[in-house]
Amino acid sequence: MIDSRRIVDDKSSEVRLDPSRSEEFADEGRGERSGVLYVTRPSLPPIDEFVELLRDIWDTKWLTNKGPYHEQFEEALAEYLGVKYVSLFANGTLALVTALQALRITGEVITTPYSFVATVHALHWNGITPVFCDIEPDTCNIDPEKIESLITPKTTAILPVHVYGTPCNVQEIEKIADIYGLKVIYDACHAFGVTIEGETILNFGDLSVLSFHATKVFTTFEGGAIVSHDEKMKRRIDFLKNFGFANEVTVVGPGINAKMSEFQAAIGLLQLKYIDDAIEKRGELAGLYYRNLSELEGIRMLEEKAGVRNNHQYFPVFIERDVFGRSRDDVYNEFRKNNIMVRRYFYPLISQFPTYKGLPSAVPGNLPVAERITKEVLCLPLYSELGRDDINRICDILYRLKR
Ligand code: T4K
Repeated sequence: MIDSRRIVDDKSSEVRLDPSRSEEFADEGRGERSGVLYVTRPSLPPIDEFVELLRDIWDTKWLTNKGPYHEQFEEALAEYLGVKYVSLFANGTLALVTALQALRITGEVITTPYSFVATVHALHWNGITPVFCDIEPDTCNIDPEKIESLITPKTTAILPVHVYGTPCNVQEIEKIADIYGLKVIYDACHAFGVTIEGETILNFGDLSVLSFHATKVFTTFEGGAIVSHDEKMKRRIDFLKNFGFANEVTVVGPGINAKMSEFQAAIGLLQLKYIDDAIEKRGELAGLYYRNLSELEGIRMLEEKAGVRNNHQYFPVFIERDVFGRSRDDVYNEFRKNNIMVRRYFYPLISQFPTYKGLPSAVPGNLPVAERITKEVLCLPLYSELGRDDINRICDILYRLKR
């Protein structure tokens, strides 16, 4: 049997572990059973149900390019999310790159340094200059009060991220965008199923982008989508993700190959059956963290906002060194010693990576809130199959570490 956790070294043809992943795979993939806890684990449907769909794909031999599962999933997903149009993608990064193309964004785009690096790479791949804006301490999202001073004649759009699924201040962002005639593309890769007062967060802005990566609340292994609000835009996005083909002989623009396969669409269709349960279970476990940690001084948690249906994509805590008596990295190392693979999402800031470091808006001191939060954050394990006893153990470790 092929061990997919090993890679082939081209030069020696030897099979070896990717050293950057060896710690993760140290338990040889046995996961929870061997006592290792990960920051997240995918929720998967019963395998038999997927095998049934696989047989169907084998029979029809229709593997990609708008196959029957793709069409069914696209429709079912739009209905589930409560949006007008969904365009399915191979992953969230290609969806972001394409969203910027679809809106013909150029020049400068105001965005956040506190996200997964793909947010800003999508700008770079489009030849757009990112302009980093500081974040709000309570949501970790772009701070609307700091956007206006960054607008120049070259600014064409704002690219905010609903970090950890917490909604951005969409009303304020919309006001600024309207005044200055800017487009808004939300990176909603963490925000599957998030609603405010019953309305999906995905209906704000010109476009929203989702990720269905293995680490996401809703996964199709790899996958993503763009949510759009009018038919013409949906058509343009669909051309762009398929090389620009409008029909067999007409290429309407410089498209890319970013299509979702039938395998991804089939699992997505199945996942829709189970997603509400998975989110509910995550919510219960998040509630246990809140109850356990509410008295622990120096550990800040995100506040649950009234009227918001959270999807509990991640469970970040912020370690206030002066009060807790330990640095975040100290706590990170202690957890790792205990086989608890906590993660520092998001550290370092995107503005600190070599590609972006030289930008004027990346200068240290320019993003004080983000620079503080990135040194405090630690994402604790959260996924639907995590045990309540695991959470109690994680919280006990935190209590033990407090000085
Ligand atoms: N925008 C935002 C705001 C994003 O967060 C992301 C992706 C994107 C855009 C781009 O979307 P995609 O193009 O990825 O669709 C992960 C993911 O690769 C990435 O999708 C995600 N954000 C980011 C926040 O996290 P890593 O390198 O931290 O993941 P990895 O492989 O270390 O996995 C973390 C843990 O998850 C593992 O310790 C165990 C568990 N895991 C992971 C995988 C891949 C599993 O149990 N099974 C798996 O198959 O980047």
